[in-house]
Amino acid sequence: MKRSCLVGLLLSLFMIATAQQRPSVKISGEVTKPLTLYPENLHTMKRTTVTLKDRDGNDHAYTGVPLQDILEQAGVTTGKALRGENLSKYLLVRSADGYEVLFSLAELDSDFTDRIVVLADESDGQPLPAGKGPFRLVVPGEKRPARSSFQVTELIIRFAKD
Ligand SMILES: Nc1nc2c(c(=O)[nH]1)N[C@H]1C(S)=C(S)[C@@H](COP(=O)(O)O)O[C@H]1N2
Ligand SMILES: [Mo]
Repeated sequence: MKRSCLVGLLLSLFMIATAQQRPSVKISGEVTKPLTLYPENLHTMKRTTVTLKDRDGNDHAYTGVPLQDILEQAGVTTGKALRGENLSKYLLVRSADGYEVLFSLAELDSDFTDRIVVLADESDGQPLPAGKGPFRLVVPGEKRPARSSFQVTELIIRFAKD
């Protein structure tokens, strides 16, 4: 009896530990609906493919979900709501290795730009390789791919004046 309790306890601890280790992207800060996305969630959303040159200048096709759709799902100010003080909001993208990059919300919004930034989970038709995935931000149209963060874990919206 005692032994089975111990086994049960260890099993639950193991399940909690593995659940916490599941890769995800957490969207927090100035959002009305904080959101955590898991790999399967990206497959239930509308997907698109964009091209990005790697640091050696070779093109790759990345597939995933437009970042704007994810921000809208979390209740971030986009489109017509992106005016006045909301134009001083920014997105901080945090990755598993501590890498951080920043965008103003207007840089990501289809009312301001035609560029489509994507939270990708596939490159050239394959799941992202270990070390790059499971989530990579893909930022087309820049001269260097330095803001195309791999292993993204958090999207944080803040006011610049905070
Ligand atoms: N998480 C994370 N993402 C990152 C980096 C990093 O150090 N950590 N380096 C950036 C830089 S400086 C470059 S040039 C590109 C390289 O991407 P590539 O391997 O597709 O060429 O990744 C970017 N994304
Ligand atoms: Mo780089």
